[in-house]
Parts: sequence; structure tokens; C-alpha cells
Amino acid sequence: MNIHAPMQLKAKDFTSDIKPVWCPGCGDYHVLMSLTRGLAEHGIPPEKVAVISGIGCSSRIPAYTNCYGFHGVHGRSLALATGVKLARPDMTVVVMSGDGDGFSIGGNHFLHACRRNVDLTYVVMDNQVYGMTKGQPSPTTAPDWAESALAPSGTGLRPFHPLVIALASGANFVARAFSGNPNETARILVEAVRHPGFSFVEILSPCVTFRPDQEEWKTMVHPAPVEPTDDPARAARRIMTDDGFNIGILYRGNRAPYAPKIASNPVDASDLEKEFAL
Ligand SMILES: Cc1ncc(C[n+]2csc(CCOP(=O)(O)OP(=O)(O)O)c2C)c(N)n1
Ligand code: SF4
Repeated sequence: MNIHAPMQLKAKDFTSDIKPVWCPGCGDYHVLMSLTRGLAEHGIPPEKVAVISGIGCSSRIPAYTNCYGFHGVHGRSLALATGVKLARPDMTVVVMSGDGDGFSIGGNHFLHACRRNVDLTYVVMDNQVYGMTKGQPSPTTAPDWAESALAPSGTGLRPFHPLVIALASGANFVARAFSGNPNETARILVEAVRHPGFSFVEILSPCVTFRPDQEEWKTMVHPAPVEPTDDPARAARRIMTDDGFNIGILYRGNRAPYAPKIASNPVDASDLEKEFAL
């Protein structure tokens, strides 16, 4: 028997029996479906997968999977995931975040995770709003969105461009998906998980409660009209000039993942404790 051959798994093998509490119609239901389908297709059993998150509606996802999980603190999922992957390189580590969690409080961690290129898959469910805390603008909100009491005339601020920032910071795989296309999203997630190094996938995932205008996204998304490139400058130019609704794999890099040598004689924690004793 070839123990390295992918196993025949089904999406339900990755689904827990906890019922999601998202609002009816939230895009995150489809993201959960795509994630469990994608992991089944990848063929690694749930006990070899860790799903790590921060805080937000989107970050509830680990509880709804049957994998190892960590629902961490706001904006710090990448630090947790980096630790898990470096300590257990045999695990597949997927990080699930929202645009507030990932680009505001977690923005600095995002830059350095791209730069480090540890073999992680980072998925941000972008609904251009803070859903869990009732609809404040996030870093990806358009400047003229004026439905929040906190910014009644819009923020007037230039939105953050996650895909270009990921490229400029060194991410090794960059893609955009739409929650309303779960088969296509599952396919992109499989490729992201299989690609070595730091893979970043932005999933446009509507918040039906605070951004009902995002209903329109299903008519606006379209397949990216170009093949993925391994030239980051080319990918950045394309992404900077697209309409924000190009769906597909946009960049596949060749950088070797960061994999530090684990010391053969690890430090004993009790020795460290003695050094710092007062
Ligand atoms: C340190 C800290 N600051 C603020 C919060 C409050 N908070 C919880 S979720 C959230 C925003 C979540 O937005 P996003 O990541 O976009 O996820 P969504 O709910 O839209 O899926 C904020 C500000 C918190 N839990 N912890
Ligand atoms: S508030 Fe928005 S993001 Fe949160 S569960 Fe409801 S629809 Fe989804």
C-alpha cells in the first residue's frame, strides 16, 4: 500500500456537528462548503489539518470543521498558525480570517507572513465591513460607502489592496475567489494548499446583513481573462488595473518556503525559567 497516496475523503469528513450561527444567506456558509470540499479533494485526513482563526463572524469557521482548530485572538491568527506549522511541519495549516481581522488589527502580521513565506494557506473572507461588531467600515471598504453611523459621509479613505500588498510583501501564491461559486472556490483552495510557501486567497464573501448591496456581486464576478504568471511585477500590474472582480489564480511563485532547522538539542523550558527567576 502506498501510504502517501491521497485518501478518498468526503466534505462531510471535515464538517463538525456544530451548527453555524451566521445570518441566513451569509457568504461564509459557502466558504465553509468550499473549504470542506477542497480539503476532501486534497486528500489529507482531518487529523492532519489545523484550521486557525482570529475573531469575527468569518473567524468562527474552525468550530464548524472536524480538523484541529484554534479560534484565537483578534488579528493574531497568522502568529498562531506560524507556530503550529514550524512545530508540526507534517500538518496542513489553513488560516481563516476576515478583512477587519486580517488587514486592520492583523495588518502588520499579514505583511510579515507574506515575507516569511512559511508553508501556510491564508484565506480572507472579504465583505468590506466589520460584520460581527455591527457594520463599521474596514480597510477594504470603499471611501463613499455611507451606511455606517460611524462614517455617515463615507470614510473618504483609499481602500487597502490586499492582493497587491501580498505580492509586494512576498506571498508565493495569490488568488481571488467568490463565495457564490463554491466549486471554483474549492478548486482554488486545493491549489493554494498544495502550492509550497505562503498562499493568499481573498474570497469575496457578502455580508447580507450590513452590506445588502453586495447581492450584486454575483452579477459582477467573472473569470480572470489571463493565465497565472510567476512574474510578480506582471501580476501586480494586472491586479492594480483589474475591476476587483477577476476570479482565479493570479500569481504562482517559485520561492522556497521558509523552513528553519529544528535544534537537535532543544532548550529545556525549566532551564530558561531558572535564567529569568528573580
Ligand atoms: C483586540 C480586539 N479588538 C476589537 C475586537 C472587536 N471585534 C471583534 S470582531 C471585529 C471585526 C471583525 O471584522 P472582520 O474581520 O471583517 O470579520 P467579519 O465579522 O466581517 O466576518 C472586531 C473589531 C476584539 N474582539 N478584540
Ligand atoms: S453579520 Fe454579516 S458577516 Fe456576520 S454572519 Fe451576518 S451576514 Fe455574515
